[in-house]
Amino acid sequence: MGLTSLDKIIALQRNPANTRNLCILAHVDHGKTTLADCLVASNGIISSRLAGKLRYLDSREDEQIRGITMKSSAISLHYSNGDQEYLLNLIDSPGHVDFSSEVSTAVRLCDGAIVVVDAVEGVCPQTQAVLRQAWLENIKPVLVINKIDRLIMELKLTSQEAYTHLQKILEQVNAVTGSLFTSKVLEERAEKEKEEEEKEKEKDGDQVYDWSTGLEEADDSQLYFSPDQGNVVFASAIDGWGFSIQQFAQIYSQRMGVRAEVLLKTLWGDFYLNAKAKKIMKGAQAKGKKQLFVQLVLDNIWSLYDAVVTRRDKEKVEKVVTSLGVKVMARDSRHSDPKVLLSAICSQWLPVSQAVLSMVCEKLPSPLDMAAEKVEKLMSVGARRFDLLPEQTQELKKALQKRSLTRLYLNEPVCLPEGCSASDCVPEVPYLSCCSMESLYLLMGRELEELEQVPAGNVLGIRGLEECVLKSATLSTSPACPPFTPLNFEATPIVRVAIEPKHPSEMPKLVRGMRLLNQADPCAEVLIQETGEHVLVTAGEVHLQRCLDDLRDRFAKIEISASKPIIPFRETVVRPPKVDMVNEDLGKQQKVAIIHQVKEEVTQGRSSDTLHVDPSGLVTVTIPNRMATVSVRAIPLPEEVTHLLERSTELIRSLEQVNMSLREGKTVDVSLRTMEAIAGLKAQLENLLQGRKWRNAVERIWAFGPRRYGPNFLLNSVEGYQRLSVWHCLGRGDKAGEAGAAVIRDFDNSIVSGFQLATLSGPMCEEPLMGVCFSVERWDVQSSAVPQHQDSLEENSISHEALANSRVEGSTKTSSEVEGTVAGQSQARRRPEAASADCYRPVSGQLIAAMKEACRRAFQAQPQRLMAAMYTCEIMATAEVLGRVYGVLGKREGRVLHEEMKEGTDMFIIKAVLPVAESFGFADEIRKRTSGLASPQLVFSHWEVISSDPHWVPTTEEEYLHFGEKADSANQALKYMNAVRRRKGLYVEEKIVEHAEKQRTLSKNK
Ligand SMILES: Nc1nc2c(ncn2[C@@H]2O[C@H](COP(=O)(O)OP(=O)(O)OP(=O)(O)O)[C@@H](O)[C@H]2O)c(=O)[nH]1
Ligand SMILES: [Mg+2]
Repeated sequence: MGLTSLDKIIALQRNPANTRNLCILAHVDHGKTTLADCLVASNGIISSRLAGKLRYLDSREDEQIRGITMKSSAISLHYSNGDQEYLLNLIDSPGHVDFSSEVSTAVRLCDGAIVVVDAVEGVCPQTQAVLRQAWLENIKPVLVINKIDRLIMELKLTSQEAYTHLQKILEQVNAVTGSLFTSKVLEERAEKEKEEEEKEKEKDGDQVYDWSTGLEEADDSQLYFSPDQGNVVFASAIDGWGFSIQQFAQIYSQRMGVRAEVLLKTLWGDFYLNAKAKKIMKGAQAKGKKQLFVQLVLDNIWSLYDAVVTRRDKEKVEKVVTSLGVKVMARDSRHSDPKVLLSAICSQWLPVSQAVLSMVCEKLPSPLDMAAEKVEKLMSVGARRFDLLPEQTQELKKALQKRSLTRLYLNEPVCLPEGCSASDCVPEVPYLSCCSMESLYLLMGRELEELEQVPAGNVLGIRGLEECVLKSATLSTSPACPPFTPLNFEATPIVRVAIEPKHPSEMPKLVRGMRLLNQADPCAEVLIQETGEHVLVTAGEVHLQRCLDDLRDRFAKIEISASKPIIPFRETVVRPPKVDMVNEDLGKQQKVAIIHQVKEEVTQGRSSDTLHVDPSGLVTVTIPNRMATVSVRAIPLPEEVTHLLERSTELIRSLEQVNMSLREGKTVDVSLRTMEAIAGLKAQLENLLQGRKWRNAVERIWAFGPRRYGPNFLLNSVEGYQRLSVWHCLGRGDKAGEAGAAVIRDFDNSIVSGFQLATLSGPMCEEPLMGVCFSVERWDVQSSAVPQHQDSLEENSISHEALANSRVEGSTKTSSEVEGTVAGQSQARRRPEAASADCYRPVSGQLIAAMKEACRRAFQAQPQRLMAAMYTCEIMATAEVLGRVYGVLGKREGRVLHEEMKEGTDMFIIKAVLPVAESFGFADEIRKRTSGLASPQLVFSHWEVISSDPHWVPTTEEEYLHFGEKADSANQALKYMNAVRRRKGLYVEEKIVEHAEKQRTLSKNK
């Protein structure tokens, strides 16, 4: 086929009804780029002989070397379907989990997607992930079952077995779609019910209860993949063939004289041909007959492979060639590799590009058909409700639907047009700026074509946005257009490295380069730590490598060196263990030992008159000038609560925002759904925090931390302090009634800040805390104790009487009142210039420090543990290499969750968890040890408590016996902790030389 000219593409761009924006999605290595090659070859951009080998859209060097796609790339193709000409803006996406953010971007740009599934491997974790992403973005998928040749050549299935196998794969894919659909319908149903309930309440009329789930009426006929619907293609991209059953229906309707529609309905399914009666009958399986699909479709392909590849039967091949009416060049038929001949025949007989592209044109929507639901979803950011958006913005919805969006593709670090200014924007948008575009581009795989203009409804590249765009942006001519909802990312950035230039003088270049990388990569994060280090956070090892290469070759263009990956940990406390390290029952011993330890520290460290630890773990800290005391106890949170809090981070953040706005007296337009979700979270917490210890706890939550939304909380157990709860936004209606009882005491903020600081970095190795509740049991701000240290008095010059007024128990004094008294009294004192503000500040500052100290000590008074970040991995391996996979997993502290055999193959699927700290080089090691037969994909899953105690020393007699006095057997937690401490430059308690004398004599004797 001849090369499509640029003019033709430009002309086609003007007809959005015949434009299709689509992406190819799949699990890693299922053949996306190979399929894209075939489609690209149909436009004459690459030769069809090279299609599948070139992987044209993998244009980066590292992509070619590794053989995986790392960046999405886009290309515009032309296709004539019948008498219509179509423009296809195709995006090939990566399948490796590390790059799933690229998939999110691609999905956002498109209206439809080709989901590719490997016929042998079937539905894999990423297949599920991409189906979910497509669903969440409301884009329509079609299915390509690829690599059918592997069923013939590798698994050596018969055509009948292959049919059953394909049926199973379709079932698996449809099961995923089905569950997405069901959950959506049920959700909608619940929402509707709620609305109706409210209406009912108003009306109070006759009640008719409707108990149907809503699933019965919901229309799902267009939802599932089925060959007779025309949304499934069977293909082998590498051999260049593919077909939908429409094609075969047409071929056979002429040959057999059956109507094409009848064949279309019966070619897939349990139908067989009754040759005698010349009828198509149902019930092939029961009667032991061959299904139509097997007889008319698969058998032909099987016999072709048999003749060409297996038996190399020249005569038969010639017969087939003439009967199919294809032309084969002499050099192809004489080629030593039979696959060349095979693909020459197949790609003419059943060209995959034709099958796939006509399905795309017929089944995927044009940009004009964008669903109203999708536009609303895009425009209502976060907790906002669409119907609360300004009118001007709502009007844009119609415009968007009618004219459709022009999508940008920010692949390269390449606005608002002129004539508008940020000041006349309607909604409150935090980051709004004006910019002008320099040039527009058509994306053609490896090349860019500069264009004068691009009509709406197309995918294009823009240059000149690097100053205004960070990762993603919404460009609009109208300032009323709200920023679109952020992308759904599946991957969490977790691997961090510190980066520095080889030559220190090149620092500015590195900083600029990192800024560009941050702009261009949707998932990578770049930050400067408090230590001054430049840190890059990526989703995984492969992503890290790509970011470093990008930085070196494209963005900074300097030599850089990267540190070893910095592995994050969390610190937590647990309930005292019941047995010791040799599984002996402990009784109260351990508890006593811990308290003993804390006491020791106290006497060694700070003077104990400002710090008191009681045997139950309650820590009381008095601030240096004796004005205030806090008593704090650390309590481990139940595991489910920690998980819940971690999952609900976004929600807690919204809760915090709502509370903040309420405190500032602003009104908030939060969607009903968010409020419901907050109430749901509260109810779940109440449900999980049962028992005497947690009585009324949820109501008493004071703050979450660190950063106000972390997985720890501060509990108000101060007697007589009825603080406003964090949930008060839920009961906004009866605020007036509450206000009398609930107040916020002075210096409340200091307590919260102290708690935030303590949870941000714990005492073990200054890593954030997780799953800890700090309960404040006493809190006095008073004047009773006369300061003994003169210096502290001088430093602070505080009027005790003044503070006495702020002694609390329900005090509602405003700070100005307090300050007034202070000012009046301090004039008579030694330092009259000490202004009112002066005496306020030291207390709040000291209180923050005291609170932080109290939390840290309280934390230390409990059994402490480290928490490690865990990856989950699914490894597919054949039986021969299974043992080696287990070996590598075991060596790296991995834990196998389950193992099952994939039906119809000799593959095992192993699901395991593995600490992130042990994961570096894991994929490589597995690949090497199994000679490339198994390759795992690691996805961050959760945090897990490491069971060993890093501070453990033998205490009981049995432990001494078992571990010896030194107890220096490997303590994983201690190793991790010391590694972090060493990296951070903290004190590491480690004996480098033990029994020094003995060692010296030994070396002398040598
Ligand atoms: N047997 C067979 N192999 C195929 C077929 N299609 C692709 N492959 C092979 O599968 C491997 C992966 O193909 P790619 O096209 O790079 O897969 P991908 O989905 O783009 O992979 P990522 O982009 O890394 O996710 C290559 O070695 C291809 O040669 C096919 O139809 N049959
Ligand atoms: Mg690829």
